[in-house]
Amino acid sequence: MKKYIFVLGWLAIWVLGACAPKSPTYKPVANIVPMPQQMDTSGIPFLLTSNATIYYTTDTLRSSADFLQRYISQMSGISIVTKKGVATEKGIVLQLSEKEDLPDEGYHLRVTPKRVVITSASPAGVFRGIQSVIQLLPDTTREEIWLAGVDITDWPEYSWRGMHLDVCRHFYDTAFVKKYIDLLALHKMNRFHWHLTEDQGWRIEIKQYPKLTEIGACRDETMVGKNWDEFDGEPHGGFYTQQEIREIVAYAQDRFITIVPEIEMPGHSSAALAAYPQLGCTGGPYEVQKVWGVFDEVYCAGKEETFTFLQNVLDEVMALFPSEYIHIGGDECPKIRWEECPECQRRIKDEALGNEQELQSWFIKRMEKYLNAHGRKLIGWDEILEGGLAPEASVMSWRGTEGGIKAARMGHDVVMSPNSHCYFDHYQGNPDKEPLAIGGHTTLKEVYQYRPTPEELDATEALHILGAQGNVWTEYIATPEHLEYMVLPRMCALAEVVWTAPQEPDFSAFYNRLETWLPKLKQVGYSYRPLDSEEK
Ligand code: TNX
Repeated sequence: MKKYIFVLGWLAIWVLGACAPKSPTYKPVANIVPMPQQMDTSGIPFLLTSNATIYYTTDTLRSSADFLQRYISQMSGISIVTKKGVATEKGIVLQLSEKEDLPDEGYHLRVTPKRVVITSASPAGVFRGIQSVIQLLPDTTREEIWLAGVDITDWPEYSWRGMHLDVCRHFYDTAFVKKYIDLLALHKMNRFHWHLTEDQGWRIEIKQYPKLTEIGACRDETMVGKNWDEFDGEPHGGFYTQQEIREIVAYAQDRFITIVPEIEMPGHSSAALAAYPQLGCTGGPYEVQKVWGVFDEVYCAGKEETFTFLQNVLDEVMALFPSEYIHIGGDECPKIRWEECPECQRRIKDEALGNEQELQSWFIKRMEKYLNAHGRKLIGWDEILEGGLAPEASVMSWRGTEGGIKAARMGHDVVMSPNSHCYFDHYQGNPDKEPLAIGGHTTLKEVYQYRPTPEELDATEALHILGAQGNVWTEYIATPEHLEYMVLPRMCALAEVVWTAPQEPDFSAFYNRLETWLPKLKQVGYSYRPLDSEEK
């Protein structure tokens, strides 16, 4: 009997010993960007090895499970399996729960020695939670990974957390556009504003108007640096087929990112006019522009043909992009041609308009009616306020914040994108030491300190501020590496501004978190401007 008890005792010690949590071989840190709303880091870490499984409870979470699996393998070299169903073994659990009452895209993430559990009321929320798990991974490959023992309750402050990309001044191929969308996803951004048409290139295939891409997608050469009379002699072109666009839209949908396409009108339209000169006031000829700037040649607002053309283009755009919002540009439209054009002048008379500003407003209102009749909403740059804002339009405020403030006071929705804080084509350090940029000067710290809701607004007006967006105009950005350099790490700061919106922004704490996060971005293939300790 005694011997029996002795053997049992040893057995018990052995079993308990094997089950006792192993201690971490390194101290995992929980440096997440954007910073979660609530986070307790005092828990015990989870050991992730190739024995772990990602469990997802419904089919709607399957692509998210695969997404996480790919990142774990890419970042740490560990391959784990995904499985539909309730967790039976050690693993990561993705689950939906109707009990969750967090704002849209909110989620809970709990890491314990046995499980990593992400719970949300929606698949989008689970996906946002996955980004936090990815940020807990180390920046080098390892055989075992310790995920910090966090308990997170998180949700976004703003519903529009956007990044823009100008693919017209310089074309970026589909592989890069997807990489850019992934970068947004990693930072819990949810809007990709795709600037598809410009003076210097038309980048979207339109079946009814093949010349838009046959002629409008390529310019003969490009000005060199800031010399308006020196050219590189190299043609520059590129466009996306409708098939490619469908693929990219689906790619973004899998990441719970809405693509907002922009089709510029009435200005910034030289490339379209080069293809279809009858749409301009003078009838042309026009050329796809080789220099940067604002051009006098714009769509004729008098001819009916202009509207037939734009509506047909928008029909194809709406068929490709499910986004509720369609961006129609509206910025920087000189009125000189309209002043001299008999058809535009007749339109002003027939519609009892006061001047060319009101003609622009009439133009935008007409396009808004068309979009609304198709169940979509119009958004445009803040110039659409001039001459009277279309009744349902939303405004993207870029020339500072005044346009946004005015629109919000009038009861219109607003996305803030002021060139004082959100222009990532501007210099981010001393221009003498930085690659050539368009101008401006916006440091990482300035972006971090930006607050999208202007203090001037009262609580009701403030509800119209949907969020903010970073704009990346590419006149002086010709390669993916340079583009990433301009965007990172300023986009990380903006992501925190729109997701966390900390009450008292602590730049140095943010900077410290970036020190952990940026090498991880490098591990998955992004380049960035190194942190500058003098800015801390
Ligand atoms: C203004 S922002 C523009 C763009 C330029 C940008 C350069 C806006 C609506 N229009 O066409 O690329 O400045 O920063």
